[in-house]
Amino acid sequence: MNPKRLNWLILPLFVAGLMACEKPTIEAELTYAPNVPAPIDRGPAYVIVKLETSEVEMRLADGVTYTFWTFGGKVPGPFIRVREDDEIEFQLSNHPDSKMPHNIDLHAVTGPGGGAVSSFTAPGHTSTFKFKALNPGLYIYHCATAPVGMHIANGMYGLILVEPAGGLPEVDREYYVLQSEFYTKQRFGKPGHQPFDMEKAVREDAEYVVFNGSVGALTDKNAITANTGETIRIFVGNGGPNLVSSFHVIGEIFDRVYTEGGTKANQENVQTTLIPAGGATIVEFQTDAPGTYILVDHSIFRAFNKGALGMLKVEGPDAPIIYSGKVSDEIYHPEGGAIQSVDDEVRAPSLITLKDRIEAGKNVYEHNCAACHQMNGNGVKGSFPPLAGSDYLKDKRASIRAVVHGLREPITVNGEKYNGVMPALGLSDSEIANVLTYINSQWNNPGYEVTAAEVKAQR
Ligand code: HEC
Ligand SMILES: [Cu+2]
Repeated sequence: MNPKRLNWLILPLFVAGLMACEKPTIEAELTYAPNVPAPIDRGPAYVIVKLETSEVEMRLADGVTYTFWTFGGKVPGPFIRVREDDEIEFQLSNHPDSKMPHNIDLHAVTGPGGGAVSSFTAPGHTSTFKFKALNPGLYIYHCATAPVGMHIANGMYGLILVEPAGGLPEVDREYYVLQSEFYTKQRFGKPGHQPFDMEKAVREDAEYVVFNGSVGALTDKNAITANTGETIRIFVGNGGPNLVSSFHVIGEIFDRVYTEGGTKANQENVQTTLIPAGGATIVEFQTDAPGTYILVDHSIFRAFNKGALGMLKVEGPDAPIIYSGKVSDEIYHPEGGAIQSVDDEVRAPSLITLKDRIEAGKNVYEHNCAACHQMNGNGVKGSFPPLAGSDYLKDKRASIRAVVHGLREPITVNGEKYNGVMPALGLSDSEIANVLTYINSQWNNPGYEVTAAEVKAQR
C-alpha cells in the first residue's frame, strides 16, 4: 500500500473538521458510453461535478431524428465515478437555448428528491448543491422535472458509480451500457423527425428500445471489444422510463452479477439478469472464445424489432475445446425417410407388381405424410385435410401437383375449407407415384394408379 493511501486510512481517526480541510479538491472526470472513467485509487475527496443539460436534435436510427433532452449533450448522460465518502459539489447548468427547466435526481444521494429540488435550474442558470456519497453502488441519475416521465422519456438519464472504499476487484476492461426506450409518433424505423408521443408512453408501448441512446450505438464499428482471456465488467443501467430489461449476452454466461447494482457479487453463473427501470446491474465475465457476442434485452422482439441489440467483439486464437465452431454438415437420413439423392432408381427401384408399389407407398406415407394427415388418413379437423375419402383426390393431376409442389392456397376438401401450408417434401417421382397409389388403393378413394411418368409431367 502506498503511503498516501495509508494516510487516508488513518485520517478518519482525526477530528471531523480537520478531516474536511484535509480532503483534496478534484474535478470529476466524466466519460460517455461505452467508456468508463478509470478505477479510483485515492482516499475520499471533495469532488466537483459539472454537468450541463441541453436539448438537441440527434440521430435515433438511420434516417430518424429526435429532439433529445440530455445531460452533457448525449444520451445516455456521462458516467460519473466517485468514491464512497467523497463529498460532491454538483454544479448543474441548463443551456440558455433550452426550452425547459431541468434538474437531477441521483439515486446515489441520501436526501430529499435525490437532489431534485435543490438542482431545479431554469434555462441559462447554474444550480449548485452538495451531498456525501454514503452508500457505495451503481446508481441511475435522471431528470425529475415535471412531467418527470417526459423528461426521462426524452433521454435524461445516466449512471453514477460510487466506488466502495477498497475499490472493485480488478478487471481488464470496463464498459458502460444503458438501456432505455423511446415513444415516437410514428412506427419504428419510419424516417424523418419524430416527435414524442405521450399517449404511447403512458400505454408503455415503446417504438424503440435501445442501448446507449440510439439504434446501432453498440453494433458493428461501435461494438465494444475485448481479447480472449480477459475479464470484462459491464456497468448496465436501465433508464426506462417504463420497461424492465432482461439483460443477456448471447453466447456468454455472467461469471458474477452484482444484482440491482449493489456492491456484493451475490450471484454466479447467470444467463439473464433483470434490470428494473431506474436501476442498474454490474456483470462480470471472462471472454474465452473469439467471436461476436450479442447484447440483447431477451424480451426478444425488442432486440430484433425495436433496436435493443449490441455487440461485443472478442479477438484471439480459436479455442476449439471451449467452442468448436461447425465441424460438419451432412445430409440427414431419418430411417426410411426421404433420401435427398437424385438417383431415383436407387431410392425406389422400379417395382413390378401393384402390390409391391402399394407396400412401398405405405412406407413413404408413414414416414412423410402421417405426421399431419394421420396414420388412418383422417387428417386433423381444421388443420390437416383428410386423405381418406377426400374428394380432392378425384382430380388426379391436382393431387399429384399438391405432393410435388406443396400447397399454400386455400382449398376445400369435402366441403370444408383449409388454409394451411402443405410443404413440398422433396420426394422422388417414384416415391410420389407410390404414395398416391397407396392412398388411392384404400379409404374409399378413387382407386387409380399413379406412375412415375405422370408425376414427372407435373414437375
Ligand atoms: C406438415 C404437414 C403435412 C405433411 C407432412 C403432408 N401434408 Fe398434405 N396437406 C397438408 C395441409 C395443411 C394441406 C392443406 C393445404 C392448404 O390448405 O392449402 C394438405 C393437403 C394435401 C392434399 C390435398 C387435400 C386433400 O386432403 O386431399 C393432398 C393430396 C396431400 N396433402 C397429400 C399429402 C401427402 C401424400 C403427403 C406425404 C407425402 C403429405 N400430404 C404430407 C399438410 C401436410
Ligand atoms: Cu429535464
